[in-house]
Amino acid sequence: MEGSKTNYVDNTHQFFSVGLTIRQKEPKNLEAPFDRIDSYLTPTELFYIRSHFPIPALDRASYQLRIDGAVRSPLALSYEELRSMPSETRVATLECAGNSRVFLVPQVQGAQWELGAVSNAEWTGVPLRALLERAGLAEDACEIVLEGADRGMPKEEPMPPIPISYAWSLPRAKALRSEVLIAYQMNGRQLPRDHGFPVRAIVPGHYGMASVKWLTGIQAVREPFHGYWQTTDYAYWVMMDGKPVRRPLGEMQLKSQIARPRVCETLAPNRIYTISGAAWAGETDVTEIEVSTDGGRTWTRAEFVDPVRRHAWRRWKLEWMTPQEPGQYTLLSRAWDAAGVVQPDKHDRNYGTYVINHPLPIEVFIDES
Ligand SMILES: Nc1nc2c(c(=O)[nH]1)N[C@H]1C(S)=C(S)[C@@H](COP(=O)(O)O)O[C@H]1N2
Ligand SMILES: [Mo]
Repeated sequence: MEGSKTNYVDNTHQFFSVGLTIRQKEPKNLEAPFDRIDSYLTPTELFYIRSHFPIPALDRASYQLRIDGAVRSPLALSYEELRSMPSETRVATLECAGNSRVFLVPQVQGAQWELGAVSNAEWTGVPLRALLERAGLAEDACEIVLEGADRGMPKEEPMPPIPISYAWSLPRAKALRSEVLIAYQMNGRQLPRDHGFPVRAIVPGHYGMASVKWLTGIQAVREPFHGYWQTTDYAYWVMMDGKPVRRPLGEMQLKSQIARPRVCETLAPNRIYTISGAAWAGETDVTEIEVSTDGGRTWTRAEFVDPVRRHAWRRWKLEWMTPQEPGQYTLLSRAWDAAGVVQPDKHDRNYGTYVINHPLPIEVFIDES
């Protein structure tokens, strides 16, 4: 993207700032401009950034990736050794589990993400499976713990007794799936520092927290890992025989968002306006998308711009003849998946302040002026 950090006028005659919106300065948490999903792949400099600790200083020359725990032959790979292994390139959408939190009523704690804690990129790296095979994964290993080089004291209670690293475990079955990459490139270039330089995990289909950045350790374990991030933080309640139990978040849930118009935008009456957005899911495909311009009373099928590609978003659009009548209108979108399941109409409280995937109301104003 050239001309970044300046303003430009696009063809809808509105000014958009070209850049990320700061939700928190340190550690860096920046939101992507979701109203500008003009390209299928989010330009790297516009990809959202979600970090819990200051960025660790790693360099390629001394970088080492340890693979140990429940494996026959533990090993450590240098950056060059990793680069010399057969690689794969695939597109994956990352969404932070807290994306769209600002839409929760009443307001909740946590970064007030609007629509931009989601982005889509192309990632290149070595399948995690290849590394686990090389190390000789033990038959009875149940999870793979991915550990980043960043550390610190987390903010939420109950707080651990000592500073911790950012770590997340994947169930064995997911870790062995071919889509999970140990990536060193994003959109065809070296990973930027903010996105995990020199190496990060990419776990397509799971919420962003699983895609560990600044990855330095891969450890196979025989007991489920109950680290801070997947118990205190990114966890939810699930019913087991009538009793709620805590589980780490995983699969991204079916979701769609309206990119344009934006919240509180004013539109001219009786004109054709192209409503646009994107829809995505975790381990299924998005097959249909509908839009309501009357607060959910009636729905119209919109049209996809992008083809079906597992783990990647599909942008969509709908031409809307704006009403004659000035006033406030509520726009909503809802996606359907391959199994015929539609987005839920309310936020599920079992997810706490995460997984905000109900149709998000976009209020707009029809105005003569
Ligand atoms: N090491 C490390 N990895 C991490 C994080 C982190 O704070 N430290 N944040 C996670 C979360 S919550 C998300 S949503 C994604 C965001 O990736 P991005 O910053 O490249 O968009 O990274 C994940 N990986
Ligand atoms: Mo996240």
